[in-house]
Amino acid sequence: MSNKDSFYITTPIYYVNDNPHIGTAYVTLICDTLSRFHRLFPKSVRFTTGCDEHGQKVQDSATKLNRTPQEHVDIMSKNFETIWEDLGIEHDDFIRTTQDRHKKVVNHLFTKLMKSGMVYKGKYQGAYCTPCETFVTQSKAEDNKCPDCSRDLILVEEDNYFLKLSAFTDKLQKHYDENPDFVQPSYRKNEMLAMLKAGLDDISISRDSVSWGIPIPGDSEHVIYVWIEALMNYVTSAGYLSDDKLFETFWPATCQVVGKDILKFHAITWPAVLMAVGLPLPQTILAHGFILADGEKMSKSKGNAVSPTDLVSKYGKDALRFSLFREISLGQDGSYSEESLIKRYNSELANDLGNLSQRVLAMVVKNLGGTLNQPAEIDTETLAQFDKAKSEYKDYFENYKLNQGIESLWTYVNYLNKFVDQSKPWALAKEEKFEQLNTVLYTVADSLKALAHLLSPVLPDTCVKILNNLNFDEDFSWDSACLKQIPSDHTINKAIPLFPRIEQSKAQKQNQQKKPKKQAKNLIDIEDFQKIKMELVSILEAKKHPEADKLLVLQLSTSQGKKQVVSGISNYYEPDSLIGKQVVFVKNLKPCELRGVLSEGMVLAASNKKELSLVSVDQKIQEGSKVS
Ligand code: ME8
Repeated sequence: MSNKDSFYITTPIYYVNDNPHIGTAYVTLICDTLSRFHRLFPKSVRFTTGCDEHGQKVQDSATKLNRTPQEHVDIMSKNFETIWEDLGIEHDDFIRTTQDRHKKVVNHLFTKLMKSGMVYKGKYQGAYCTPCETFVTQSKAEDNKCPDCSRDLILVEEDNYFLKLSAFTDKLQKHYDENPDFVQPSYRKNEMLAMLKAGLDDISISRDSVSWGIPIPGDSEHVIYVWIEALMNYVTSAGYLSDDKLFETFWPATCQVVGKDILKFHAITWPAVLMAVGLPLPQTILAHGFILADGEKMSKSKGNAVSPTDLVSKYGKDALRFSLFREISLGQDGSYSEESLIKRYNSELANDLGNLSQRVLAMVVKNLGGTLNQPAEIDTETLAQFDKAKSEYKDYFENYKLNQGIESLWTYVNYLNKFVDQSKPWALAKEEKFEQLNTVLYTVADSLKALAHLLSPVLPDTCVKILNNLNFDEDFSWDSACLKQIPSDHTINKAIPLFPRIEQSKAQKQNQQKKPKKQAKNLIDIEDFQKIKMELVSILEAKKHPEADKLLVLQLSTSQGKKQVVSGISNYYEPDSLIGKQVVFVKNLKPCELRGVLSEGMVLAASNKKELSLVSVDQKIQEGSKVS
C-alpha cells in the first residue's frame, strides 16, 4: 500500500506518431488537476507523463516522413512538451522510452521476467493491429478489422517470446477481491473481472519483424513488445534503479489514469508483470471514457476533433480544463465541442464566478475606499455552507470525482450570489449603512479568497487573479482555504475582470468562412506581409476529395499538430507521391470548408496555365522552421 503522505499519479505515455490531441490533453489535464489538488496538502506529490517512442507504429510514421526513428521521436516529443506547457501542465518528470534510464530498467525487469519461469518461446501466427500495437486473436479479427479501432489488421508470423498470463488469473482475481478500489470506476472493474472469469490467454511479449525497440536481453534478434516495455516507464519515472529514496517514497503509484481502451494492459498485463518481478501493484487504475463529437469518439483521423491548443489560445487555459471536467463525468463517455465550452464559460465562469467577484470588489473600491474590516461575526448559514462545500469537494476529489467536486464548490458560488442578491449591498450603500455593507462585502470577498485556494487545481490562472485582486500572494494551500482570513484594515486592488464574456455570435463568426477580400493592386507594407505566418511542414497523408476531382485533401504534420488542408493540385500530383514531401504551409488562414471538407490553411504552389509545382525548400531542414 502506498505511503499515505505521498501521492504519485501518472498519465499513459503517448505514442509519437501524432501530436497531442483532445484525448491526450484530457487525461493529462485530469492528472495535472489531481496533482495540484494533492499538492495543497502537506504531501509529497509526483506527477509524471511522457512519450512512448518505440514500436512499429512510430517506426512507420518516421519512414513516411523520411526521418530516422530517432529524429522523429526527438521532434515529436518536443512538440508534446511544448503543447503541455501551453496547456498549463506542470509535471515533475517527462519520461521518454528511448532514454537510457528506461532501457536500463527494461533490461533489468525483462531479465527478471525470464528468470521467473513465466516466459517461454513460441510461434505467433495471427493478426496484428499496428495503430493499437496489439496482437488480435483470430476469433476477434472479424473481416480482418481491429475489434477496437476498426482499422485493417496485418498478418504476422513470428518466433516470439510469450508471457504465461494464463498462470496469473487466480492471483489477479485474489488481488481484485482484496482491493476493491484497484480499478475504478466499478463498471470498468466489472469488465476486467469478466475477462478474468473467462480465463486469460498467454500473450506475445516480443517482435522479431520490428527493429525500433529495446532488444531482448541475450537475444538481439527480437525487440521487446512495445506495450510491455512502455508499461515499465511508470517505475523508471519513480526512480527504480536510479534513485532508491524516490522509489521508496512514490512506488507503488497512487493513481494511474488511462483511457478505457487501454485499461486491459494496465489492469491485467501490468499487474501480472509486477507480480512476476516481485514489485508491489499500484493502488488504483482509473479509467476515463472517450470525448465524443456527434456521438463518435473524437479523433483527428475522423476529422471531428477540436484542437486543445486552439481552444486555449481563444479562451484561456482554465476554460479548457474547467469545461472538459464539467461536460464529461470522469469514467463515462461525454460529448464536447467549442459551443459547449462557450456555454459553460459564459454561464458558470463569466456569470456565476466572474460577475460575483467583479460586482463585489467594485463596490468595495467605490463604497469602502477599497478597505475591508473583519466583522465581529460571519453569518452562520455562510459558515455552514462553506464547510459543507469544502468537505464534499475534498471527498469527491480524493475519490477522483472531478465533476461532482467542482459542483460542490459551485453550489457555494451560487449561494454567495443569492447572499448578495438578498443582502442588497447597493441599498446599504445608498442608505450609508457602512458597517453592514462592510459585513456583506467582507463575507463575499473572504469567501472568494478561500475559494481561490480550493479552486486553484481547476482554475490555476484565475485563482492567481482572484488572490491578486484581493491583494494576497498566490501561495495555494488547503489550510488557507478557510473563512475569516482577511485581516482588518486590508486594502484590495482594483479588480481585473476574471472572465470577459464571449459573445456567442462573435465566436461563431470566428468559425465561419469569410469571403476573401479582393487584393488591392498597390504595394503592401512589410507589416502586412508579416501577418502571414508560414512554416515548413511534411505531408503525412494525401487523398482525393470525395466531391471534387481537382482537389486533394492533405494531412500535414505542423508545429501545432496535425492539420488538414484542401488543395487544388489533383491534376498535377498522384496522392501517394506527396507523402513525406516538405512544403510551405500558411498557418494563420481562417479555416473554411471546401466542398464540405474542412481546410485549415493552405500549401503554397507556383503555377501557370499549364503547370503547377508545390513550393518547397532546396535542402531538407527541420520541420516547423519559419518561412519568411
Ligand atoms: O495508447 N477521448 O498511446 P496513445 C478520450 N502509448 N481519450 C482519448 C480519446 C478521446 N476521444 N482519443 C484518445 C497509447 N484518447 C500508449 C499508452 S501507456 C504505458 C502506453 C486517449 O497516444 C486514449 O484512451 O494512443 C489513451 O489513453 C490516450 O489518449 C492515447 O494514447
